[in-house]
Amino acid sequence: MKLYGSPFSPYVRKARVLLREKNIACEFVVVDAWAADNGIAARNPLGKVPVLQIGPDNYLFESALIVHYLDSLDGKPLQPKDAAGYWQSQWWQALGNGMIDATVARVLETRRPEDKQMPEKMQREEARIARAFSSADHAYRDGTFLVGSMFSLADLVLGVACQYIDLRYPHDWRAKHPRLKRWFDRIAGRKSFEETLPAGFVKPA
Ligand SMILES: N[C@@H](CCC(=O)N[C@@H](CS)C(=O)NCC(=O)O)C(=O)O
Repeated sequence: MKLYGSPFSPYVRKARVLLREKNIACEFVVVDAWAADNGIAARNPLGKVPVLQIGPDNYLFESALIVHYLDSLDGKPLQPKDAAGYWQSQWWQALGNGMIDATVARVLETRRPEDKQMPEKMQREEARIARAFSSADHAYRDGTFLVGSMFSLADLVLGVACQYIDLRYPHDWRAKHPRLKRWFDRIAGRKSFEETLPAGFVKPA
């Protein structure tokens, strides 16, 4: 198996953390997601990373699908077994994925020429992220993990989202949400997170 992507992409990182969690061997092929000649469009018509090669001419794209696929490989899915827990985990994943999308949208806006940037677009994404943090804080029940008593895709996706926010939209969400900070510190301390940190990233205290 080969995973194509950038070490900075949060979509790619979800797959990388999951591969480490499950000790699944997979070659990581680093590509610049924005380079025109990166060869990704031949593997994913949408031209985005991550792309997971699962056969000689067989590629999966869309991070949620790749995560779903990888999670199914070892017969030990990182999903709560009971229906209520399963759907709670899906809720957390939807929240985390939305936070990632909002942060990426904000970052892309900041990279446009200054005279073309739309402050209202950035504020809209920032408000989305702030609401998501509040909602997470409200839903979190103070456990070691977000759902039940095991590390699940809920922790993985929200953890990657929070760390991507620290990387690309650093602001003090911890001061407003100290309980979430305590949960996040445990998740970010896992080997799978530590070993997939983008180079040069310094974790905030
Ligand atoms: N919904 C996609 C989003 C993937 C995505 O936007 N990847 C970015 C890198 S962070 C990319 O490849 N962008 C290149 C482009 O839009 O041309 C997923 O979850 O995989």
